[in-house]
Amino acid sequence: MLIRKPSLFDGSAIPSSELTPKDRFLNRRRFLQGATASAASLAAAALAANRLLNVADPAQNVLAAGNLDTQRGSLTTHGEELTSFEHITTFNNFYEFGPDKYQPAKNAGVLPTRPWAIHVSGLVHKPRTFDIDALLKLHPLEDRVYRHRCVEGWSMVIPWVGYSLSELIKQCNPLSTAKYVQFLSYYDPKVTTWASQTTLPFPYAEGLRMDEAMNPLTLLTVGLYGDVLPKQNGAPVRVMIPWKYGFKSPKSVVAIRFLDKQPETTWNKINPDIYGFYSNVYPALQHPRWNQKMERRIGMPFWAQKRTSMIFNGYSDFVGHMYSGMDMNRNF
Ligand SMILES: Nc1nc2c(c(=O)[nH]1)N[C@H]1C(S)=C(S)[C@@H](COP(=O)(O)O)O[C@H]1N2
Ligand SMILES: [Mo]
Repeated sequence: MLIRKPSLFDGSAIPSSELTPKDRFLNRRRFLQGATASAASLAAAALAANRLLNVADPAQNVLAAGNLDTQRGSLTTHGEELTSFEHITTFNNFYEFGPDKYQPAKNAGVLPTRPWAIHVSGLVHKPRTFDIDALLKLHPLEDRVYRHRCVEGWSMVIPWVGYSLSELIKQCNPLSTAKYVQFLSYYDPKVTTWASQTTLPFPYAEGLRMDEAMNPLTLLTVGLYGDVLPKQNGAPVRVMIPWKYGFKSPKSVVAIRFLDKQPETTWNKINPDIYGFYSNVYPALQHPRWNQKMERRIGMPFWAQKRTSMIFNGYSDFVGHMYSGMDMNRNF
């Protein structure tokens, strides 16, 4: 059996064709698809997929803002085909807007994304509030392609826009006693009415150890395909942690707390035996329900969907050192 090198990840020059504004991404993709199938059969397939997902107009909740001014990030995966904008924005987990994958694209339109702020509190020199428009200007925005692996066994390759969360944390001035960071997502029972269809506790809470939060790969994410985040993907700001299962990446973040103890997190709270605090992609450790050794790449033709999952989702060169000496089978 062929053993693939775990990481296609380096800081070297990326062909400019790989990271471009959304229009060019899309054109390039159409061009690539055109090489293997006719436009008509592709359109038919897309329509069928949309019907399957029960999505009337997948683009309906995309914010109508202009393209973001981005630069190419050096911390980016390359060499893998990007998942289409359509798939990324119609196959979502966002339980505040319904338990089914097609629901966030239909329901998240009611999420108010302006005004918006992130409130910073806990073990910091001074509690602070960052307005979203200030956050957008706090640091140059980068295009970064990351693999996205859900514990349910599917994966995507997504061109996010943002900058390292560490840039924001530096501005927050945490105390030396701050060992963990907790994130809280937007929750208003009058708006996120679908939340009551699940047994999850809200607001959605996630957390990281300080070194994980400061790792340059941890992305404060404000965009997708060169444009602002669609609401179903966690507008206007979320955190992406590409070496962990998708549920560790909270959407529509409104609060950040610095703590001296491991924070409570949503999935860990409801089932700590399955959803550990770390939840690093660790294919050797089997979830009772979903296969972690293999994954299915969303949007690929069926014969090309199956892949071998990689430890730390392929990012071990960048994050492995943080867990050396830790038993991953215990600290899952
Ligand atoms: N607030 C909030 N954040 C969330 C979720 C959620 O339900 N609510 N779902 C998580 C899960 S399980 C996954 S796989 C990813 C999905 O992100 P995507 O829809 O952008 O692919 O978001 C994560 N962040
Ligand atoms: Mo997930």
